[in-house]
Amino acid sequence: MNRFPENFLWGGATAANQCEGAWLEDGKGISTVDVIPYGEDRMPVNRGQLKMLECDDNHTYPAHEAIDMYHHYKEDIALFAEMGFKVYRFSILWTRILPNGDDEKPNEKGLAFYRSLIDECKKHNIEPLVTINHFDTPIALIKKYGGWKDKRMIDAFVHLCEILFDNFGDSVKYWLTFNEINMLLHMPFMGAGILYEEGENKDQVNYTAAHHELLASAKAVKMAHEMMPNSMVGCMLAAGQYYPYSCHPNDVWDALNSDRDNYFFIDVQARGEYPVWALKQMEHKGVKLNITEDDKKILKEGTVDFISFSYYCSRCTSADPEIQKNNSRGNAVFKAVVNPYLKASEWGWQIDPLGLRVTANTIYDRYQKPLFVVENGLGAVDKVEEDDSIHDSYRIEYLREHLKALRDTINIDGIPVLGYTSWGCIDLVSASTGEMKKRYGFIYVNKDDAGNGDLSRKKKDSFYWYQNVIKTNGESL
Ligand code: BGP
Repeated sequence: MNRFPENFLWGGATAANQCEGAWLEDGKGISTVDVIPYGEDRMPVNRGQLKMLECDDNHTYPAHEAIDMYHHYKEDIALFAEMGFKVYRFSILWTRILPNGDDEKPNEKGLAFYRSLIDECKKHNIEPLVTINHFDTPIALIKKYGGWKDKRMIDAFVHLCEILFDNFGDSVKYWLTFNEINMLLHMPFMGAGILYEEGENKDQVNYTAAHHELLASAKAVKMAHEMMPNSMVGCMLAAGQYYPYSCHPNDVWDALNSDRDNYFFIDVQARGEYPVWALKQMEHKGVKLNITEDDKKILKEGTVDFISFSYYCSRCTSADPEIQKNNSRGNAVFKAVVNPYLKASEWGWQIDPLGLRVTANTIYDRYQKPLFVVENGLGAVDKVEEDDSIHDSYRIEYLREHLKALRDTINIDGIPVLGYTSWGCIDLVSASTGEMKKRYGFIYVNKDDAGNGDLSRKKKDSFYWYQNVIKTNGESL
C-alpha cells in the first residue's frame, strides 16, 4: 500500500521559455515570452490587454537569460540523474526550430541543441517527456496571422510537429501537445499569442483560437501515431477542482460551470467531440464557430492516449456577491474565493493535498484514460545559509502530503497514474510574476529578481529528500 507502481515515472518538469535563456543565440527567433516583461506590466501583457510585440528600454525581460539552461543543461541533467529521475519533462521552443514559425527548413542549430539534450537524458537513463508547446508562440506568426485566431496556425504547428517527430521520434516516446491548453482563456497572450483588436468579441476570438489549437493538437496526435507507433501522446490541463463555497445550489452550479470552462478543452481532446453544453454556451454568447465535417473527423481521429495535468491548488467559488469580494490571490489568473479551511503559500495559492486526489478522481471518472501529474509544487522564498545549505522543509512538507494523496489515488482508488514530475525541479523564472524569488526547485539557482547572481547551482534539503523518495519508490516519503 505504501509503494508506487513498478516503473512509475518519477521526475521533474521545466519549460524552455522559463529556463533556457539564450534568447538570440544560434539563430533562434523571437517568442511571446521574450517580450513579456518583469513588473507591473507583465499581467496586462499576459492577458492580452497591453500590446507589446517588441522589447523596449523601459522594461526588463526575465526570459532573455532565465537560468541559462541552454548552456548548463549537461550539469543540470546530471543533477537530475543524481536524484534518480526516471523522466524529465521539458519543452521545445518553436522559434529555435523555426525562427519565423513557418520556415520551410528547420534551423539545424536548434535541432542540434535538442538532440544533444535528449541524448544527455538517455545517457542517464532518463526518459524524455516533451511538451511541444509551452506558452510559446512565434512573434513573427502573431505579426503575420494574429496568433492562434487564424486557421493558418494549424499548418505551421503541424509542420513543426512533423520535424520534431522525424528528428526525435526514435528517442522520445512521451509527448504533450499544448501545455495547460485551458490557459488560453485566462492568459490569452501568454497561452496562445492572442491580442484583441478594438471592439472584437473576446469570446469569439478565444473560442476560435481554441478550436484551432484543438484541431492542431488532434492532427499532431494522429501524425504521432502514424510516424511513431509506440508513442504516447497526451493533453495537458491546468487542473484544480472547483469546490462550492457552500451547499447552496447556486454555489454548486457555479462550481460545476467553472470546472466546465477548463474541462471543455480536455473533453474535446479526450473524446474527440465538443460537449453539447459547450456548443449551447457558445450559441448563447454569440460565438459562431465554423466546425466543418472535416474538422469533426480530425478531432475524432486525434484523441489523446493519456491525460496530463498540473495541480497546485483547488479552487473555491461562490455565487454570493458578498463572498466574492474575498477574492483568492491564488493563481491570480483563475477566478476563485478564499477557502477558509486551507492555508496558503506566500503567493496566496491555497494548499490542498487532498484536492489532488479529488481532482485526479474527477478527471479519471470523466475520461477513463491514464493520468500523468506533470506539474505540482510549492513556490517559496528560500534562504541560503552561510555554509551554502538550504533548509526548505516547507517544500518537503508540501510535496510529501501531495505524494501521499497521489499514492492513495493509485493504491486505494485504483486509478492508473503513469508518473509524477514536480514543477520547476530546478529554480526557474515564474510564469505568472516573472520572479526568480518564487522558487520551486530541488536545485537552487543563484540569481535574483534584478538579474544578479552567478547562476551557480546548489542542492537544497529537498534534493536529498526526493532522491530517497525515488530510491524507495515512494515508500519513504
Ligand atoms: C503553470 C505553468 C508553468 C509554471 C507553473 C507555476 O501554470 O505551466 O509554466 O510556471 O504554473 O506558476 P508560476 O510560475 O506562476 O508560479
